[in-house]
Amino acid sequence: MTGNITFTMIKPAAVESGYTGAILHMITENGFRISALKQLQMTRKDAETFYMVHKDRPFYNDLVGFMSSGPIVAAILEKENAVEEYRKLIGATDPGKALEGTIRKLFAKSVQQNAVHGSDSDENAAIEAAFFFAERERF
Ligand code: FUP
Repeated sequence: MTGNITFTMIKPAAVESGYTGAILHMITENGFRISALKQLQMTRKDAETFYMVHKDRPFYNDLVGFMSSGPIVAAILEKENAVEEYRKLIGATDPGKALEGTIRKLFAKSVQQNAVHGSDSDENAAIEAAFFFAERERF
């Protein structure tokens, strides 16, 4: 059975560029319900923990620095088959390879500054949602 939530972040460069409203609009226009939402700045330690799976990759240090460099917008999104549906909407990790009309094609600057995060499995969606939101912030 597939889950019905995914977790997303609008990354610092996209927030800084003023794309928050346009990205949230695309999300709701594509049938996702926003069940939790907030803007915050991650500490370096938050970003290290969030991206722990990538700790041995050469880009880890830069990625952690970037993701804690300014405010992000975190959200939990609800839709049937949310993880897969949202990954279709955001497009490939590398915006150069993302399809026309996807969020990354429209708003990403580079592989690192690729506008948004989207969970890659139901299990990670649950872990990531719980990392950012208390039960009383989820509706
Ligand atoms: P995605 O699931 O599409 O966000 O992509 P990955 O899990 O492969 O990568 C997680 C994040 O690592 C990306 F959003 C950006 C960063 N990254 C880099 O900075 N450089 C790379 O070469 C690959 C990924």
